[in-house]
Order: sequence, then C-alpha cells, then structure tokens
Amino acid sequence: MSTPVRNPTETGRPAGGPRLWAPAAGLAAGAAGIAAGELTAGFFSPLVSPVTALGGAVIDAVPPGVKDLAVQLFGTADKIVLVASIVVVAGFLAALAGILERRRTGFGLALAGLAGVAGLTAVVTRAQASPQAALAPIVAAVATMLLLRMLIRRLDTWVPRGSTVPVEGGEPAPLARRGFLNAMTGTALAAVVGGAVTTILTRATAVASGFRNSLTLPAPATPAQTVPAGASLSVAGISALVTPNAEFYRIDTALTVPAIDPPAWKLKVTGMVEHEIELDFAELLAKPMTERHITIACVSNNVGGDLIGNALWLGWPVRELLAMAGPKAGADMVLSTSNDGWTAGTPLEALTDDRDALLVVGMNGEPLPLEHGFPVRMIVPGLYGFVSATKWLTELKVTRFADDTGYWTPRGWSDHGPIKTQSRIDVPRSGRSVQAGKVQFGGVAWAQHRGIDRVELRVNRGAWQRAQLASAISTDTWYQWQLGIDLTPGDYEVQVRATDATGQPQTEDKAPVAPDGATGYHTINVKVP
Ligand SMILES: Nc1nc2c(c(=O)[nH]1)N[C@H]1C(S)=C(S)[C@@H](COP(=O)(O)O)O[C@H]1N2
Ligand SMILES: [Mo]
Repeated sequence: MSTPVRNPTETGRPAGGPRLWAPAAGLAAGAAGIAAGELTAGFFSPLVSPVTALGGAVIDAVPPGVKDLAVQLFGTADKIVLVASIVVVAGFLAALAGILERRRTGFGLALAGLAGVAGLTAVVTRAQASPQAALAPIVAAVATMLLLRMLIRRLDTWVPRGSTVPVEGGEPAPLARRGFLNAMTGTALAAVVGGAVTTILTRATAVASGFRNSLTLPAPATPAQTVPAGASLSVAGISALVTPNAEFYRIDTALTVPAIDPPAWKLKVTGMVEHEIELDFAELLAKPMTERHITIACVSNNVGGDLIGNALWLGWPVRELLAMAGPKAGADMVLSTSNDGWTAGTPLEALTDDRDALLVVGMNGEPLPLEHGFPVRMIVPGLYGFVSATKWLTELKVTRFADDTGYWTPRGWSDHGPIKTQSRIDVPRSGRSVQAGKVQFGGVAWAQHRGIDRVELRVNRGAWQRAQLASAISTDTWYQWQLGIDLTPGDYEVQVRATDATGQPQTEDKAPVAPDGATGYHTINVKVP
C-alpha cells in the first residue's frame, strides 16, 4: 500500500470524497479562474476579455445562414444567447477537467491549459486587442489550474465518513473533509465576488457614457431641411416620422459595445490618396457640420420587417475629407474600418457625389449613442448599412473593389448594396380583427435617394388603390402613407406596393434578404367579424 487514499476501502469504494465532488470541484475552479481572467481584462483591456473574444470569434466564424437564423430566432437577444452558450460549454469542460484530474493527476490541468490556449488565441486575434489583453486568458488558465489541483488534492485525501483508511499526511478524516468543503466554498465565493466586481468594472461603457454626457455638439453650419407640415400623418399606430434613439434598431457584430474616449479617437485616411490624413475628434468637431434626416435600413430587413429607422444626423460630409486627401485615379471603393475590426466597402462615388454622406457625431440632437457608433460613424443616403454605415469608425482606406472586400462580402452577401424600394403596412397589424366600415390603413414607404412617387394598396388581389402619400422630408427619408378602405365582414388579404420617383414600381417577385436585400409585397391579413 503505497498511497492509501487511492486504494479501495473495505466497502470497495475508492478512497477520497464522493464521485460527484470531482466535477463540482472542476466547476468551482473553472468559474473562479474565468472570473479572475475577466477581472484582469476589466483592468487591462475592457474591450477584449477571454469570454467576449471567444464569442467574437464564434460570430466571425459561423456560416452566414446560421447567423441569420440566430438573429431571427433570438432577435437582439442573440448575443446573450451566445455568451450563455459559451458559459455552458466552459462549465462542461470545467466539470470534465475535475473528473479527469481526479482520475489522473495532470489530465484535468492539461484540459484547462488547452482551454487557456483557445482563449489566448481568440484574444490576441481580436482587432481591439492590446498586448496586455493576453494577460487575462493566462491569468484565467493559471488560476483554474492552481485551484483545480488544490481542490482535487483535498478531495483525494478526503476519507469517507466511517472509513478507517488513514489519510495522507495523517489528518483525521473529519478535518480532511472540512478542509475540502471549506476550499470549495472559498473558491465558489471567489468566483461570485470576482464575477460581480468584473460586471461593475468592465462597464467601460459607463466610462464612455461619461465622455458622451459631457459632450456638447456644435451647431450645424448647414441645418436640416425644415420638415413639411404634411410629413406626419395622424394615423394611430403608424411609425413615427423620426425614430427616437431608444427605439432605433441596432445591428452589429460587436459583443461588447466599443467604449472610445473621444480625445483618444483618430480617423485615418489611407490607401490610394495623394495625402494621408489623420483627423482627431476636436478637429472634426471644428468642421462645418451638416444636419440631415436620413433613413437607414439593414439588408437583413425582411419584407414588412423593422430593421429600418429615420433619424436626424449631424456630421461633416465625407466628400470634404476625401477632397482633402485627394483620391488617386483608379480608386472606386472606400473600405471603412471600425474600432472592433468590422469593415464596409462603399463605392467611392457615393462618398464624393453631392449626396450628404456624413461622418456623424450626432443623432436626433444628442451625441451618438454608444451602441450606434460613438463617437463617430458613417451614414450614407441610399445604401444599406452593411456597405456604408460603419460605427465606431477609425479608418477610411481609399482602394478598389478588385483589391478589398468588406466584412459581409466573403460571408455570402453582395459587394454593392443600394437600398431597394419597399413599403410596409404598419396598421392594422396582420392577423387583427377590425370593425366593418372604413378601415384605416397606414404605413411607410422608402426608396432612399430616389424618392417615392406613389403608394398603392390592393385587397384580395383586386385593383390597386392609390394611397395618400405624405409630403417628404427629402428623397433620402421614408414617407408615411394612409388609405381608408371600406370593408364588410369577411377575411381579407391586403398588399402594398410603392413606385419610386423614377417610375419604377417595386417588384412582386419574392427574394430573400441575402445577398442584397429582400423583395416582394408586404402582405397582411385582416378579419372583419
Ligand atoms: N462597427 C460596425 N458597424 C456597423 C455594423 C457592424 O456590425 N459593426 N453593422 C452595420 C449594419 S449591417 C447596419 S444595418 C447598421 C445598423 O446601424 P444601427 O445599429 O445604428 O441601426 O450599422 C452598420 N455598421
Ligand atoms: Mo445591416
């Protein structure tokens, strides 16, 4: 009998604590280790922690179909679901490490080490990673390994109640058991406290909120067009003409909202230019600002969907910055890069022609909200967000479509993304019962940078009936429309179509969102009892 604790007791059970404590020890060690890692990240690299870096790597790696499905299934909760899945997988691996380490010293440690290498790889390959970001996964792995070894050692020397087998080091059995349980409690407590402190600390966003709150926006040199009195129709339940910031849709691949200190912000203009430029935030704010209502839309917006919004944007025209840089002949694209590494490829022409493509600092009279790109984003009238609306903007590279591609293009989306003419019925909601008589229909239609000529509705595939079209703010925004239709009891299918100002009606042909935007008529069903 060389190591008494490893030998069977008289009852035939292996010495040491009950089986179940091994995965529990693994879980506690893993949780405390990850908490230590996240805490380290909170201090040294709030934007890139092991957990969020792994999440980001998953987001970048999953095939486009899956990402689509996830967005549709979970809506904006998809990121929470992703982090939760990472936690579940980590928990499973930690429990496994506990079991392995109990079986054989070093096996569980090896698994923890491997997980640490995965975390380290994810962290150092993130665009926002600073050298010190590598510290967090190392701390997480080392802490997990030390705690795991300590807990399993105590578990090994824990002699079951009533057993007569002597324990290693001669500790009396009850003491050994208490020792293990105390160590477990301590480890679990450390995990909880570490987790809580991290949540408070890594509110780097809270820090950025501070910068944002203390910011005063300059007055526009070119104020927004006045909104015509007839632009807002009084139809209950119709989309507001201007979408409040809190209700504005949000789409991005960022697990953690980049928190950028405006004094540290810089925009670089690089690539095929006569002069490279570096612009800081104070310089940008000093430029003559333009204010414009512009409706932006996501290419992932399904027919009838809500990934679209209209806001009053304040910014400096991109064309003026590009004119200073002097694009070279042959360039046809500007690759804009976000602080988190995301990129969009925009036709150079859309940024140099007379449309007001803006380097935006203000949204609806406030500094940009953090999740909408603070401190600076790009907004380009007429183009879907994935090829133009880069948030947390840091670089504009003048280049060619033949040489560079934006984030989504190799993932199954188009390289160009002009917004397609679309219309939506906001009221009544599909599936609702409405009272017989004149039924009030209302909604929005858009064909950015071309404008809307007319909106029509048809009931049960009958003749198209022209709706009342509200006055436009500009061709770059959506238009409200309304129509009262007499309905007697029955079931109805109602469809809407818009025709843009060039005379082109939207197509009835159904197309999915990928690769360049959904088409087809928004169709709703109403019942008149
Ligand atoms: N940095 C960054 N910018 C981004 C994205 C992103 O994933 N990362 N998504 C784009 C897409 S697809 C859209 S539709 C718009 C959405 O802007 P919003 O979230 O302010 O509505 O942002 C664009 N800008
Ligand atoms: Mo999008």
